Amino acid sequence: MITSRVHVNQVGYLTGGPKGATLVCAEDSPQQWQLRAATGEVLAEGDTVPRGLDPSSGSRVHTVDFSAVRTPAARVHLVADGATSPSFAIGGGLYDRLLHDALTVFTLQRSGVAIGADVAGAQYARAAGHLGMEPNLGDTQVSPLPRGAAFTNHGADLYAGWSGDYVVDGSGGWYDAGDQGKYVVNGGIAVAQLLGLVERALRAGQDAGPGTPAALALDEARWELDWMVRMQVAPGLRLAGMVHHKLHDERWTPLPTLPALDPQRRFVHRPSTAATLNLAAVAAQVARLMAVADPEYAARMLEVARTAYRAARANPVLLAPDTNVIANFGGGPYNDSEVDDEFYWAAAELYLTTGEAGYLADLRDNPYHLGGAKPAFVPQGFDWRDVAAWARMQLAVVDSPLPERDEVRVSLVGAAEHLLAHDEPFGHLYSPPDGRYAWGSNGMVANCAGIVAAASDVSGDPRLRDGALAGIDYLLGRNAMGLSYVTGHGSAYAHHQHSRWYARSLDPSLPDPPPGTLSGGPNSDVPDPVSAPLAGRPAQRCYVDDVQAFGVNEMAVNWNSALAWLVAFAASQGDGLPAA
Ligand code: 9MR
Repeated sequence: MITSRVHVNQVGYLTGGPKGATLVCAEDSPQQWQLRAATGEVLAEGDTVPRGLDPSSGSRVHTVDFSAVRTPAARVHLVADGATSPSFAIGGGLYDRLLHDALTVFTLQRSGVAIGADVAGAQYARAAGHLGMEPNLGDTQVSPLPRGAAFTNHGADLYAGWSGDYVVDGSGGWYDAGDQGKYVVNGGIAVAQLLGLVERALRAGQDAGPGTPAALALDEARWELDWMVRMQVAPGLRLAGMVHHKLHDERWTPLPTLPALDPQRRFVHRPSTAATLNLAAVAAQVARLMAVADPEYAARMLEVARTAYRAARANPVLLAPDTNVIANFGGGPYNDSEVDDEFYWAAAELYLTTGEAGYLADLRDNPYHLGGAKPAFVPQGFDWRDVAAWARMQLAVVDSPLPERDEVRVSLVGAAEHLLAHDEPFGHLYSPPDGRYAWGSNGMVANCAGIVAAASDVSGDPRLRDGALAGIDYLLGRNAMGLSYVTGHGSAYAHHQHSRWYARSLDPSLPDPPPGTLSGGPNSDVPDPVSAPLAGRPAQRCYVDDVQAFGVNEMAVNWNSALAWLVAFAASQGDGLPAA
């Protein structure tokens, strides 16, 4: 496939929003651009801005700014330097379908329940996975990983003698990604973002009734949260109140493997401080959100959160190790050796929900708080491992009597200004200092734009809003690959995200990933055999749309939650024009 040299948001631009595109062009002088209707009629024209060599793409590029065009059009394209862009729309409501699709992806990831044809069509219907029925060997009665099973080949036990002689009902929740593991810390940030989407909708006075995106997000968040609660160690057992870090297969299964056909033994792994604090944070968040609608549930969740937080304080350095050092360990590590940020997040949510002095004191003592030794905001944004930025955002956007709330808000706006100052020629706000894109860079791209979006919510500054909106363009085609990283959205999009059941390229009877699935995206480390030959390429080009390229092209719940939160922000802008 030959992609155009004019990279645009292939879904389109809001009528009153920013409109930027990127032209790959070796010329140093400005080039004429034209916006043309499908008929060829020229709707607008101007000159490009040469930007020279862009290291992230390895190309010489120009930017095109056609924000001044404020006339809706169903199908237009840009022409510059003899090249024509894919077509796109200018209008309102452009993100509504994308939001619905991005959220439906979660329903399709559900474990322990049959997926009916009503969710996303017959090709996505499948049997329930991991409900204690053969050939599955989980997830209703799952044992702790046996002692000795986490031995490295140097004889070290990653779990330091931990095991247990109990069973856990680990059914339900979402499959994390293209694998069928279930990981509390990745579920945690995804739940937080879905609940955050609901909270934002309520703050903005949007309808959150049945059938709305907010209602869908809340259902999905609660589905996962119920599973996270089941991962909490029961009273009376060793490490009671702590939360098992993960539940996954003993060995990796091949592609394709449908959930209901996974024959591997599955185990829960040692509890971790990080997983425990994830549960504390999101259980506290949902308790606040549901306080009026379902006080009994809210009270139960607040108790879960308090118990988890107490347990984490009592076990503050039970760190999840890098289990990838053991070959074919059957699941991802989600290792994290620094949990001050998780403590910050849990204290923040518990404070926002209860207003209690103890949580406030913990929050203020945390090195990630204002004036502390560790920065809450970094150029990479945030992800499942580094959650301080998310915690700070919550402190800024959720109503509370926090005395330093103004300073918190100023810090968020300052972080947004820093992200905007990178001024990447592809309009995205992710700009890692070493220039190397991380595993799941597309999630980072979405979260960086999310920070700016949240800042625009607190400050009302239209420049921040426009920066956040422009930050979405990259994901939908304004990138060096000229590809929309969201299945089903745009004219050229990723089809082959790594998944054990959306593996059509391996088995034609299986479907492609569902519409709304975000690919993890370029990863400078190219850690899988298919992407490995791309080593050394410019960051944006460390990508291939291949089902086996798990290091650059997987799907995962945390990336889709980042997308959903951001797209909800964009959708809430309507056509982007100031209210009449
Ligand atoms: O998203 C995770 C990324 O930050 C890590 O660098 C990487 C390696 O540890 O793992 C990623 O998470 C994967 C997990 O380990 C297993 N399920 C699929 C996840 C997405 O690729």
